[in-house]
Amino acid sequence: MNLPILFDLSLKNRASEIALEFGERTFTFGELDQRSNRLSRELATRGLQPGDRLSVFLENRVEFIDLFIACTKLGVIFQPINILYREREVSHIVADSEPKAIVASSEVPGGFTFWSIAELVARASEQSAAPLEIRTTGDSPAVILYTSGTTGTAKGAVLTHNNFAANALNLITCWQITNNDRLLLALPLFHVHGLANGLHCWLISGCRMRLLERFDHQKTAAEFLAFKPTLFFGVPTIYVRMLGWTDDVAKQIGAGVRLFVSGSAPLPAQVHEEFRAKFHHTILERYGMTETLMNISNPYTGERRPGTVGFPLPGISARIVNEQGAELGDNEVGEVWIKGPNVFAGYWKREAATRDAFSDGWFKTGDVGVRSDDGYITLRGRRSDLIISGGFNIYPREIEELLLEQPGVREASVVGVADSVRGELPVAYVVLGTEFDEAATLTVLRSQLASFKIPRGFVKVESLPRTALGKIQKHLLPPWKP
Ligand code: MLC
Ligand code: AMP
Repeated sequence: MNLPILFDLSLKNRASEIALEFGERTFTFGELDQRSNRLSRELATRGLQPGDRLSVFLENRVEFIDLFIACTKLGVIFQPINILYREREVSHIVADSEPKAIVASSEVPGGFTFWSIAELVARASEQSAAPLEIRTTGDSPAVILYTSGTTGTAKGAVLTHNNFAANALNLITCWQITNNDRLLLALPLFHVHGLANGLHCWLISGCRMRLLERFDHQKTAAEFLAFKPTLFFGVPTIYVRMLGWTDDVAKQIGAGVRLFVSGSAPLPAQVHEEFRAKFHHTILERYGMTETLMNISNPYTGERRPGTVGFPLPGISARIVNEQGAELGDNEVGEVWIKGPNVFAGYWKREAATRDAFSDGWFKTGDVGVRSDDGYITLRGRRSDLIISGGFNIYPREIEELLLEQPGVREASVVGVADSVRGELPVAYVVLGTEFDEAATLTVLRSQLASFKIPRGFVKVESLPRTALGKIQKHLLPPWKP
C-alpha cells in the first residue's frame, strides 16, 4: 500500500476536521488534500514524473507539507536538504541526487537556480484540485535523505513508501497515538525525526498538529501553554533546554501532555531524572537512524528505563554481534544490526556502499550496544567517530578535509567534546604552519558548512598521535580546555 492511501484515512475521512495549525493559520485535512492535489498537478505541468527527484530547501512551513504530500501522490522522490547547510554541503547533495528542480523560499547556498515556493504555490492555486491518477506501490522510493552512515561522504538513503508506513504504523500502535492527540512539532521536517515520526504519525493518525518553525527555548513554553499538546517529540538538547523553564510552567505543561518522546542522540540518565521531577513525566526514549527510521523503543506501558532505548519495535529484529558478525548473548557488547520493513532500500547510486552496509540481509548500524537479561538494549557509543550536536550529525572527516585545504593547516583532526546542552561540540586539533590565520579560516568554514559543524575551538599541537600505519588515534589527543 502506498502512502497516499494511508494519508487518505485522514485527508478524506476527516476532511472537515482541523488538521494543522501554523502561526495564525489553520487548515483542515480536506484543505491539505486539495492543496497537495493542485501542487502535484503544477509539478506535473512543470515536467516532473514518477521517479524524478525534487530537492527541497525549506524551513518548516505549511508548503513543506503540501510539497511532501504532492510528491508522494505524484510518485516524485522528495529530497529534503537541511536549511543550515551551506555551499559545500548543498553542492554535493544536488550533484549526487540530480534533482529536476530545487524548491526554496529565498536563495540556495551555492547560487543554484530554484523554483520559488511562493510562486509555485501561486501557480498551483490555478490548477484543478482533482487528484491525478498515478500508480505507485509500497516499494516505490518516497524520499532520499543524505546521511553519512559510518563513512565521511554524505550518501542518499533511499526510503520507500513501505519504510515510512512501517515506521508510522509501529509508532501509532506502540505509543497509542489517536486522532484525539494534539502534537506540538518543533523539529525540522528535513530530517527523519520530524518527517518520519512527526509528520507521518500526525497525518496517518489524523490527530491535530501545531507546527513550529523551530524549537526556541525562549518562545516554545508559550506555545505549549497555548496549544496544550498531548504529544511531543524532542531531541535531548530540547529536553535540557526545557529544564530551564520555571516549575510553574513545567507543572502546567506536564499536566496536559500524555507522552514525551526523546531520540536522535543519547538522553543522559540525569536529564531523564530531572525532567521527571520537574514535569512529572517519564520520557520515553527510542532509537532510530535515517537508514532505518525507528528501530528500538522503550515501552509505552511498562518500565521506561533511563539510559536504555528499550526493545525492538514490532516486525523489527535486532542483533548484537561481534567483529566477525557472530551473534552475541545478553550482557555482551557489540554492534547493533537491524532487519525489518523499516530498513531502507539502499544508498542512491552507490551499490558498493549499499553492499557494505549489509551482512546477510542485516543492516549494520555502526552503533555499539548491549542487551540486558530482561531484553532492554542500551547504546554504548558508535563504531565511527560521528559527532551528534543538538541532534544534528557531524562527520569529522568532512571538516578535516576542508581544514586541510586552508593555508597553514598541515594536519587536522576533529573530535566531539562533551557539552551539557548540545551533547557534543566539535573541536579541531591542528598542526599549523606560520601562514595559518584563525579568523580567515573560520570565515571560510562558515561560508561552506552548517553552523553546528564549525569547530568551537582550535587546539594547536606539534603532531597528531598516529598508529604505526599512520591512522590518527583520536583517543590519545590531549584533553580540550575551553
Ligand atoms: C538550530 N539552529 C537552527 C535550527 N536549529 N536554525 C534554524 N532552524 C533550526 N531548526 C541553529 C541556530 O541558528 C544556532 O546557530 C544553532 O543552531 C543553535 O541554536 P540555539 O537557538 O542555541 O538552539 P538550541 O537551544 O541549542 O537548540 C537547538 C535545537 C536544534 C535542539 C533546537 O539543534 C534542533 O532542532 N535539533 C534537531 C535536529 C534533528 O531533528 N535531528 C534529527 C536527525 S534524524 P548558531 O550559528 O548561532 O550556532 C536522526 C534519527 C533519529 O537522528 O533517531 O531521530
Ligand atoms: P542519523 O544519521 O541522523 O539518522 O543519526 C542516527 C544516529 O543517531 C544513530 O546511528 C545513533 O548513533 C544516534 N541515535 C539516535 N537515537 C539515539 C538514542 N536514543 N540514543 C543514542 N543515540 C541515538
